[in-house]
Amino acid sequence: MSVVITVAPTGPIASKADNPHLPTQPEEIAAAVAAASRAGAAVAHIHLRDEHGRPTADPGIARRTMDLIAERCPILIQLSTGVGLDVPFGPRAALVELRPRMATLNPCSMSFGGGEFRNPPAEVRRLAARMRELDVKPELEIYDTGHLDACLRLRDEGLLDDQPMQFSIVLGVAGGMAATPDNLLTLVRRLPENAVWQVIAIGRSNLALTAMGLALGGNARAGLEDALYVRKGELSPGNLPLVERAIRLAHDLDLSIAGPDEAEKILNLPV
Ligand code: KMH
Ligand code: ZN
Repeated sequence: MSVVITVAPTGPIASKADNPHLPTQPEEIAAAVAAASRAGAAVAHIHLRDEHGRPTADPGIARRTMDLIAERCPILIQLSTGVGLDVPFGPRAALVELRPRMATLNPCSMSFGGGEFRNPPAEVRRLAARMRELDVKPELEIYDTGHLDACLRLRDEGLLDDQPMQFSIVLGVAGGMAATPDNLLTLVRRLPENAVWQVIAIGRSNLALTAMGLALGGNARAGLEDALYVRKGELSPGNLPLVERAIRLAHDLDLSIAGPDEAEKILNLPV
């Protein structure tokens, strides 16, 4: 069986002050993604930053980053429409007009660390519908059990298709579910039968819950968005060690790694 490895090199929260190896500029992001692609990542989950390193939904920066990545490697690009807590929903949603192969869809508003992550129901429904029109496959970010129910309601309304639904089970955000094996199992058991999924475990339980996700039949995500450290007290010297670690885990579990072509089939991306 093959698993899809996603690299998440940047994220919305951390800065170079937290880890100097965090890629924030288009060239840096493209270089990190190309190295991850060479190591075996099939999908790149992309957040954009402005020249000061602040989260942005600037379509010019997004276009440039996507082009630089495409010049360097065949990885499948997934734009984050989460973007960052201070960026309004409108420009976040407009990123799908660039027609990445995939984009995230965050179904519910929530507290997020010390901030607020605003995903108003009417806007989420509009974004889901637009993604469907544009053939941009949503990755559904669920941070709590009710978020899964919200996604299932969108499916029942015909705003999401289930060919299959693709979920990220996000554990460890303050405001969402804690990063525990029990919470992971609870959600995995409730997913639709044909769902494709991965664990996003934030912070120190990243390794254990990524391993658990792989053992349970999920895909895996790795990168500085989710873990700034490779082990206690040791900052990761880039994204590559985290991606290589996830790939080692998969190999140790006797799983093969899907390249972009196989990942396209597993995720059933619209052509
Ligand atoms: N960093 C994740 C926990 C998204 O990209 O759409 C949340 C996130 C969602 O960044
Ligand atoms: Zn993200």
